[in-house]
Amino acid sequence: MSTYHPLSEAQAIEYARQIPNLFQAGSDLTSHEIGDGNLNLVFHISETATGKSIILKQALPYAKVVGESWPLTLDRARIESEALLIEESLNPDLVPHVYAYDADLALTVMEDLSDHVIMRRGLIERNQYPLFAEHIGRFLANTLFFTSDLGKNQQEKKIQQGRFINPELCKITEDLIFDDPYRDAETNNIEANIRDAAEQLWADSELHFEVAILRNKFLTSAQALLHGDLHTGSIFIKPDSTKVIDPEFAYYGPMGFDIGAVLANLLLNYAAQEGWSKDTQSRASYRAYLLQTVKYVWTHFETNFRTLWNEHCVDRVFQAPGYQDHFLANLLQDTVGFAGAKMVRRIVGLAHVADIDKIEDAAARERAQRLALAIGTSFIRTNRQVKSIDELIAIATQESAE
Ligand code: SR1
Ligand code: MG
Repeated sequence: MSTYHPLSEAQAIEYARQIPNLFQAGSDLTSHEIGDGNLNLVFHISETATGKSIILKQALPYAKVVGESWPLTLDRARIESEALLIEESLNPDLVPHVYAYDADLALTVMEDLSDHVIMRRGLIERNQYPLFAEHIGRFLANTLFFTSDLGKNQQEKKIQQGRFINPELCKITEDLIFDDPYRDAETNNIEANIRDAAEQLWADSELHFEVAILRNKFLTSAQALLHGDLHTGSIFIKPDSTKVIDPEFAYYGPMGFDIGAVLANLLLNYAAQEGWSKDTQSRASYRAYLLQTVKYVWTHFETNFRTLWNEHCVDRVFQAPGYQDHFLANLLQDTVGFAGAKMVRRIVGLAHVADIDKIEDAAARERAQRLALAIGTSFIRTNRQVKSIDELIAIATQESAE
């Protein structure tokens, strides 16, 4: 047993050497810290002779994005490794394999996915992933259904819920998504050019009413085990494979929060297109691809979820005629509302997205930010009226036409 300390690259090699049955004794190993997220150290360890490689992911006791002044529980490493194991049991092809978890060092040893790219980067490079919607729709349906009261014994669900009480990470979301963007908070990160748009957000009491409803759902609706941070930086991808990573924000929450996160991040890239291509036709065609993907993510999710419900629902009462339709209608509305909140936070809140922030042309970046805000606020405003995924697509199209 060792006491917690953040590993250096050299210490990561020593750690990897003592993992049984992995590397040859005394072989040459390389180590690189490759973490580019907001919170953790990520070491890529590779054996020169065989090319065999693994990832060591270690939680830091503070939020790396801000520094040591923002302490953060190491228990999130346990939550992440346990969530990965549950997700893998439900979707073996869609999650990296966890080899081991070390509670003392808050460290998870997992499959190296270096042959994939982070999806956010893939989208910025304007690649298309025709299997993504099917993969993520299936991931969402399996995970959300089988961890909810629809697909899991309800006493077992409550016990499982107890292992995913994640107050510190939930508080980050409660603040950064459901509070700070709607007031002049110190943590906000607002470019001077769009300050007027942020001030409009702060003054919009009708919007605040809708955000209050969404916030209350995030705080109280323990529908299913969520990933909790399912943006395109939490997805590794290549044309024939999708892997969901990083569920350290996992907790029992409203299903629409995860689905909305996926749609929001596709649409943030949609809003950013002017910054990534000068050719209007090519921009329009990539935007069409993104909108089609948004639609297919929902339709694959819905089809899979309905099939699971029809074949595996554990609750007699939930099989009442019409209840499935009622549930999915509400879920679509939650998805739209949460997608909107996720878009707004990435423009005025603390942590932004590279799709928009890395646009060099300031005028194009500003237009992307304003478009993302327009789509996001429109989703929040209208979420409780939306009846079909096509209406969501129509909102995005309409906002970009104006
Ligand atoms: C302080 S952490 C900031 C953001 O990074 C994570 O990926 C989550 O999205 C969180 O809100
Ligand atoms: Mg993350």
